[in-house]
Amino acid sequence: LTQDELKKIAAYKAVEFVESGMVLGLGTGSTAKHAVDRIGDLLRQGKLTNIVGIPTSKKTQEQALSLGIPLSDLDSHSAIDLAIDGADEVDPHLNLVKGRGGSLLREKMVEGACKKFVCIVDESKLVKHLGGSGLALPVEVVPFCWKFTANKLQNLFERSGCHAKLRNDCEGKPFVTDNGNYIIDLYLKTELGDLQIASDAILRIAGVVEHGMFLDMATTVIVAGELGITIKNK
Ligand code: DER
Repeated sequence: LTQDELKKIAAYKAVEFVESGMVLGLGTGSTAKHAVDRIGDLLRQGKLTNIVGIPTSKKTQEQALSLGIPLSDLDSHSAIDLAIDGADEVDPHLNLVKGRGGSLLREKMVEGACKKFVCIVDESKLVKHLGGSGLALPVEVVPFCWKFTANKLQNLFERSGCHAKLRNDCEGKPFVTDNGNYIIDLYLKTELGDLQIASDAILRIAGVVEHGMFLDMATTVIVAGELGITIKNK
């Protein structure tokens, strides 16, 4: 099975949790895309009715609109029944790293407002510790003096051999999030120690808007692997 087929399997499994009448947080990324497509299919077939979607990015908003999924926002629905979204890393405690697609702020706002957050991944996302896989820990920062903020972040994780890098778009210009901010990717040589301490320290830096560690937020993680589907509950 290809990685995308595994992502689709996890996504379709998560959509089995969706009931008619629900207000749904719609995730962002290639895995969540399959879940949103599936929801659109079931609505069109009449197997799901009376669904309201709260998108976690402009990209997902456009996808949902094209599928005819009725949309709203957090201002109108402060309590959401269920969110379905992907992740870049999942540790054994269901803590996540997200944000490599650049949508972490709206994802964290929406998923923080959910009664249930079902995270969908292929098995390649499973890690023992967050931040150690050499992949980035994304941090959304204001564009004002972003170098100053990047240096503060790099110094914060100096002992982990941190390298802070401004994320660029495909034209080599700074990537701009849906909220008009920049992303600083933190590349760590050793995994993060106490995640809550790291999270609090990052958020104390004035130029930081939000980071990509989603601690104690996922209620269920659905993992699709070569040997089948595993469902991990908090
Ligand atoms: O950027 C994000 O937060 C995405 O949800 C990411 O964490 C997962 O993206 P993928 O499903 O394309 O791997």
